[in-house]
Amino acid sequence: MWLFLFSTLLCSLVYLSETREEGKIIGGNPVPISEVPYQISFRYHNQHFCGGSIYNDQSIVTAAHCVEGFRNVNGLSIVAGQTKLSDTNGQKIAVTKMTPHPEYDAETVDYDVAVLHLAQPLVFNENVSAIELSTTPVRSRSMAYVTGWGTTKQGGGGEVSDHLLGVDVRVQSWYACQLQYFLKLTSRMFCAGNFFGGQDSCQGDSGGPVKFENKLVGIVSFGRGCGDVASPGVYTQVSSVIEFIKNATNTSP
Ligand code: 4AZ
Repeated sequence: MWLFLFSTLLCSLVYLSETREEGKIIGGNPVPISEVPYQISFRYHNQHFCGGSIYNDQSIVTAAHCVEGFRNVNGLSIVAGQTKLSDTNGQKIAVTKMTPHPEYDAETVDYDVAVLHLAQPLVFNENVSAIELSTTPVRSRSMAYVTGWGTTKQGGGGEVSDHLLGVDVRVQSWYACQLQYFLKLTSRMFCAGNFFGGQDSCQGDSGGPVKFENKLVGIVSFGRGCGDVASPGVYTQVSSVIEFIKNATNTSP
């Protein structure tokens, strides 16, 4: 009964919020790559379509849903050390192998993590460096930081932001988020944003980093719309897939 009432309220709120304008990284600010030197742009024939994070000089952490559509690595590359998509001063390196989590489930989006192996090692500098993985789940109420070049409209066809953007997002209670997502979350997921929306990631930010205390705590995974009421962004909890990442980055390409 309560779930029914709650759902009705939620649907009304979601319906009302659909009329609002959507943004890129919603409610964020331009950020130079030197502030988030672990951020990369994941590209197909040089077109940005997802984000990612540098784990070591030859491995990138991204989302499994970013790689699921590709039969092979032809045309896939990453660009590191670049603030604007239209700049050409970054390090562009081909992807030689992609390893989605073996338990990734496209229906539930559970275990939404993949590792990319690079053709050459990145050269680390002030704009290009690795981020440590968080070994513990990020706590509810923490203020985390999400970045990306995400699109202006959810659902594809939108424009990516040429300049890298970042936004602070409040980590939500897992149980409260479970209700907002009708019990569809798994323990590999956490939510961040706020109840009334306004700060969020969006399409094209997928696979990108969520940072807390200089560690990678999350991977941009999915959401109901972008920045909408009662629809926080859903992120892969890095600490729950850390063994996969470590194993996948240890194997040679
Ligand atoms: C997407 O479509 C997407 N608000 C990514 C993140 C979020 C929503 C949608 C989170 O790739």
